[in-house]
Formats: sequence, C-alpha cells, structure tokens
Amino acid sequence: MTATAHVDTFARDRLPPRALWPELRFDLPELRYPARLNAAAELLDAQVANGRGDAPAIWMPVDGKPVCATYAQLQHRVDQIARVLTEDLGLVPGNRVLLRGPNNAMMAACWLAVMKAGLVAVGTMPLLRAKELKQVIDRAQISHVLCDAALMQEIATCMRPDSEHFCASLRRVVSFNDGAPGSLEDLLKSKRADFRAVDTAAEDIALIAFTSGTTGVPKGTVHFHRDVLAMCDCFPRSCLKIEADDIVCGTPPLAFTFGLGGMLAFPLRVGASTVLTEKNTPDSLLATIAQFKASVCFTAPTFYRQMAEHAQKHDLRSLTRCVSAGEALPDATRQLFKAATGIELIDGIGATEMIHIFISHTPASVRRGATGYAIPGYRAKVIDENGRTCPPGVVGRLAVQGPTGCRYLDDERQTVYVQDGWNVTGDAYSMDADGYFFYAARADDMIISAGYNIAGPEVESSLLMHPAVAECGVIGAPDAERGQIVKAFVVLKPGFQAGPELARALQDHVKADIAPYKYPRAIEFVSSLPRTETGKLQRFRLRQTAAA
Ligand code: 3UK
Repeated sequence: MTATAHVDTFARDRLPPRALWPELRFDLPELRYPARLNAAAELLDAQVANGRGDAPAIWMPVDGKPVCATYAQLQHRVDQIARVLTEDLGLVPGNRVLLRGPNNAMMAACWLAVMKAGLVAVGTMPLLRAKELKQVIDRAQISHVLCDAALMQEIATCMRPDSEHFCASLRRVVSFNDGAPGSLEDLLKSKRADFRAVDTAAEDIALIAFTSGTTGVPKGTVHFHRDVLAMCDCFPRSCLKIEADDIVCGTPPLAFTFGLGGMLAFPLRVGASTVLTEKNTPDSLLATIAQFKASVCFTAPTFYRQMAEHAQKHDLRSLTRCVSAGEALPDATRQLFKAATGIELIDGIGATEMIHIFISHTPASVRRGATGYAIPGYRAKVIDENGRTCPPGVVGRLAVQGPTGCRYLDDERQTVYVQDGWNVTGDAYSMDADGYFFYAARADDMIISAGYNIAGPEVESSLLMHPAVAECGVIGAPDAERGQIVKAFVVLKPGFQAGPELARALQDHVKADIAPYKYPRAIEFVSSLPRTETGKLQRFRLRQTAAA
C-alpha cells in the first residue's frame, strides 16, 4: 500500500474493513494501474500532454448555437477552480465537496477540479430537496458546496440555522454560472492556471456517490481514483468501442455514476468530446444529436421508446451507438428503436455500488431478451438463497466481481451487498448455457401469485408490444385468495380509449404472448407513471397505490 495523499481521513476512516470488501480482480492488462494515480490528471492533463489541447472536449448549446471548450481551455478552467478550492476556500486533500448543477461545462470542470485537488466529490441529483440534501451532507460531513446558480434555493435552506434542514457542518456555498460578486467566476479571475494535480494514491477516495435509495437513508458508495479509470477501461473499450472522434450526448446527470462515466469520463479518457445539455426531452435529445452530429447516446429505456416515435423528424445519420441503462430494456423497445433508427441498442446493467456497467454486449453480439454477458474484466454468476450457483435457466440472485465493487461509507448494509467476496446486486437473473444473463426483476419486486413466481418486467415487456400501450408498470397487488395478483398500470398512447374493453384486449394479448397465468388480472389506466430522476420506475409507489 502506498501512502495516502489525504490529510483529512474522514472518508477513509469510514471504509468498511478490508474483510468486508468484495474481491477485486484486475484481469486485463489495461487494469494494472500504477500505485499513484490522479483520475483528473489522467483524463485531462494526459490528453493535453499528448497533443490534444486544441481538440474539442465539451460542447454546449449557447443561445441555440454550438459552443466548444477545447481540452486546453477545460484544463485552464479546472486549474483555476482547483486554486480557488485550495487557496480561497482552504480545502485540503480528503475534504468533501458537494457538487450541484445540471449537466454543463462549469459543472464538469468542478468535478475535475475537485478530483485534481485530491478532494472528494459528492454529486447530488438536481431535483433533490433540502431534506434529502441534509441526509447526504450530514452523512459525508460536508463543509463546502459548489452550486449552479439555478439550483441555489434548496442548499440555501440547508445553510439557514432556523431551518429544520440546517446542516451544522456547512461552512460555505459558492455559486457558479452567475458571475455575481463572490461567485466561482468572480474568484477565478485572479487565479493562475497552473495547478499541479495532487499526487493521490490509486486507492485514495475520489468520490462518494449516494444511491437513490427507494427506502431508508441513502447509502454512500465510495470510489477511488483507480475506479474512475477502471470504469473507462472496461465497458467503453469492449462494448461501446469509443474512439477519439466520437461525440457523446445523453441525459444522465453527472451526479449519477451512469452520467459521470458516459457524459464525462468515457469521452475524456479517449480524447473524444461530450455535448452537455441541461434539460432534455426525447425530442430535444434527438435535436441535440442532429445539431451536434453526435455519434453516441446514453439514456434510459423509456427515453429510447419515446425517441423512436419522433426519430423520423430528425437527421440522425451521425448516430452509431446508443447505450441503455438504469433499468431493464424491454425487447419491444429495442425492436421499436431499431425499426425507427436502424440502431441496435447496447443494453448494460450497472450500479452505483459498482460505479458503472458490468454486464452488457456489443451491437453484433446481442441476444434477444438478454442484458448481455459479463464484460471483459468482470465475472458474474447466478446464486440461490444459500449462495450456491444455479444451473443455466434457473432464476436466482445476480453476483458479480471485477476491478470495482461495493464499499459503503460507514454502513451496516455492506454485508447485504457484499457476500463471500461477491457483489450481490439485488437483481433476480438467470444465465443461459452460453453465459448470457436474462433479467427477471429486482429480487424484492418478484410477484408471487397463487404459488407462481412472476417477474413484473416480463409482463411489462409483453404489454409494451401492444399498439395501445405507451408505458406500463406491473406489480403484485394484495389479494385475499391468491396472496398477490398481477396488476398493471397502463399509460395509453393518444387516440386509445381507456375502458373494460381495452383492458380485456390487453389481457388477451398477454395470455397469447406468454404463459397465461402471468396475465394482469387487474388493469388500471393512468396518465403517467412515478419515476426517479434516473428514469427508474418506482414500483413501490405503484404497490402503495394498489394496497390503498
Ligand atoms: C437496475 C438494470 C436491468 C438494477 C447505473 C449504469 O442504474 C444504475 O445504478 P443504480 O444504483 O441502480 C442499479 C440497479 O438498477 N438496472 C440498471 N441497469 C439495468 N436492470 N437492466 C439494466 N440494463 O436493478 C441494478 O441493480 O441507480 C447504471 C451505469 C451506472 C449506474 N449507476
């Protein structure tokens, strides 16, 4: 072990004991990292040193027109921010910095500056309220915040001593993207752009990513400088095959590790560029692809489904690869998107605990209904309740190992996620004889009806094939006779009439498509479905509705 560069060891002291870490594997040559490593230096300074200073790094629409920051310009800005953090704010390696903002160039520069200065980045989803911010700030004992001027309101509440959400550890909030006196832009003006990256150890903590926990207090997942590079050197190389001339766009926020990788770290790692957009709809994302001639897109399955509808209206010739993650990709969505664009989606399951994707596939190696195989660098298996490996075709719990893995910040739930050195993701999966993994459901979302195990997403996939269905969510509703019954919440496409007749048609459709016992005995038509900011369907909310 080489010495830590952290002066403040708060986060390091709250790592689980080594014995409770998952086994880490560095099976590929590209995963053998040196003992000392600064992720920002590798992502940014190395590109400039290699002569890519004038290449575009970040694109943004400004007043509707594309504006670009080159690698050299980004480095300049990052160095100035690092100086503000260490000189004006007096931060020392290991201090945590809360980052708040939509996806934009300043937000990206702040991320890189925090890592370059050996500080610990704690991202927060843009929609979080003061109450949720407080949980994160208290857990990670945060003193300083860099916050986009557009998102100041909730964090200001956390600073007010008379608020019930007051956070005693907070010292200072610095705004950016407003240029006001005392703002980050203001403080930057006097700064030279020659900050030397802090000489961090590969196992020094670079970020704490909080899970968007549906129940209980959010868990802080701790990731090292090495982990940031490992995520760049696995999925993007073997499945996405990202190259220097790629232009990336998409929706996941930088605070979500799906977005930190896809929208920032992956493109920088290979000298490519990224288009950062603050607000996205399926239609605006299509327009972004056309305007910036983007070649790679990252978003969630529901977005792709809606993008398919509008695709004809846009020039998408530049687009060659699309990554779907965050929740299961229904085959109906894959086929719809392919018919509309000619593109075979790349599905990938990732997790905040693992930092990024560990099971996926290339467009050419897709297998219908499967998420993919354990990507190079990772291995995966399906286990039963006793931890024994299930035979092919049997649904059990997914367990994975690779160069990254779960380490919760001071949390008893470590032993739930990590068992026998394996990361147990909480997903029910089966594997076929060729090593392809098929998603069933979140383990706690499995429906048990009259003794049958039914995976809601399979019923959803079937319903999505019906021409009337725009979106749907399937859960188990309490039932005196059967324990649970399969209940579907359905959003209809425009022009279809909700009613018992259509409900019956949908039921018949499912019965004809998959085993009849899985058909939804109850169907409720709704105008929208509850989703998280990361695009995940909130099944627990549907269950609450069904139970009420
Ligand atoms: C579910 C999927 C089926 C699955 C994430 C890519 O989603 C990410 O992280 P989270 O911590 O959630 C993890 C859980 O989400 N899931 C994600 N992708 C898929 N289920 N198919 C998929 N393709 O339940 C998993 O355990 O929010 C995704 C990269 C980084 C991430 N953090």
